[in-house]
Amino acid sequence: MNVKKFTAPTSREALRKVRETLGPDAVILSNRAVDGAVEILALAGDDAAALAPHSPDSPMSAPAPQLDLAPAAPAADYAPALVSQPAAPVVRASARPAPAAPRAAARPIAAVPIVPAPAAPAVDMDRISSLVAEAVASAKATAAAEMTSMMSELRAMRGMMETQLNELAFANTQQREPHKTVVLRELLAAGFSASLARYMTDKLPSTRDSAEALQWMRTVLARNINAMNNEDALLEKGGVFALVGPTGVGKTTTTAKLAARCVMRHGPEKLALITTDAYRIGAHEQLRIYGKILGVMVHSVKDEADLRIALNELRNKHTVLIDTVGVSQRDQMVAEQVAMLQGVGTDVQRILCMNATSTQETLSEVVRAYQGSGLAGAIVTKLDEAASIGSALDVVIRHKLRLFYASNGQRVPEDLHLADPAALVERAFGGLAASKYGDAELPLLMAGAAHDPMLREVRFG
Ligand SMILES: Nc1nc2c(ncn2[C@@H]2O[C@H](COP(=O)(O)OP(=O)(O)O)[C@@H](O)[C@H]2O)c(=O)[nH]1
Ligand SMILES: [Mg+2]
Repeated sequence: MNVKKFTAPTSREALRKVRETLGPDAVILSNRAVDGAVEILALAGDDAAALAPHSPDSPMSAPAPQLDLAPAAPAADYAPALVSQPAAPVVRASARPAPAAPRAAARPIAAVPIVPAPAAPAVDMDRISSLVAEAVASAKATAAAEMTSMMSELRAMRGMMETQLNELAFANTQQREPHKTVVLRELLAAGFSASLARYMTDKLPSTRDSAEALQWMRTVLARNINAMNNEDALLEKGGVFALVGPTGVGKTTTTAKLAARCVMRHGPEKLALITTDAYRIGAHEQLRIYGKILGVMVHSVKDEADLRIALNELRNKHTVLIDTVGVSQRDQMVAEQVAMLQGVGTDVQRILCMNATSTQETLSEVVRAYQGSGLAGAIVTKLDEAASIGSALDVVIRHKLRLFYASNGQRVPEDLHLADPAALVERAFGGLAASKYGDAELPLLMAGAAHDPMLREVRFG
């Protein structure tokens, strides 16, 4: 490598000398004024090529992007010389770090761009991009949080507006269609849900006569209670039935009542009783006493294997009634019990005992918990204790449960009756003070009544 120095009174002159000596490929390393003259340090093109990396596809072999950064001196004077071999030599020279020194020494004219950029700016770029990325990320997070809070505010506002509009709409209905109000008030007072009440009044035929509207309401309700209208379906056909439900709903009592009916029809030898309540002290004693009175054997099982054996032994019986241990619908054991009854190999038909004094929400929960692969039907118990039975009927209608019997007292076997939809509806509305809700409260009650997809199958025709 051979760096040569050229001195001349003007830059043009100095450059001419460079070209004459080193040829058109010469690379200018520095150009400065020294004692009134111009001094140029230059390198032969071949020497410069030897210094540069030779990868043809290196990004460094691209044309130099900014040749004309010369700050002070009239750039036009030097530019032609510098680009005597337009890009490549300049770029190749830029791969060489050493000549950086002269740059600081004097007025850097066009030589600036051919000096390699020091490492520092690259680091700065990294920092800048990381700072930018940080800023963007934090801006995004802030925007997302703001959006979430805005959305929840919007939702709250929409809810409020819907409630208000529902109230207004309902208040309007009250004035324009008073017969709808009468029906609503009756349904709500009887313990039916606001959603069922709303669904029914929406479908109310065009009549302005309140008595007619009420009659329609009762007919529709009765029609939608899926009751067993002939006991033969159960007692004649026989099979294996398990009474399930939460503690204290009346499973054992109802089992005894059903057992009595079976014995009355077929005699004691056609029936067998099983209790799964083998753990609680004295729990199966109650059923054993009923069994003794009726002359029926009572078998006690503690698990699925036991039940399987018992059912196998009793397969010749016309009817087998299983009294199960009461489990809260909120207990994980419900699922286990349902699985046990479904898994014994024999077709065990589950009958759900529903306490009529429970709320509609509780009863819905009970149905969902005990449903499993499907309930054979239900028995509503404690009708005698319930102030209103609309909630129980609501659940029966909503879940399309097959209603077998209704129990209205503790006496065995008298207080068990075939479910009669018309009688149940009559009982639901009988003797009620329909003024339980005043005109001013109805819009409020109805405002929150959502459309319930479960009610879609209520039949009106
Ligand atoms: N008033 C009334 N009490 C009932 C009825 N059915 C059951 N019971 C009573 O409710 C209590 C619990 O009944 P039981 O059969 O032991 O419930 P289990 O825990 O589900 O087996 C007992 O005192 C029964 O006499 C009913 O229809 N009406
Ligand atoms: Mg019991």
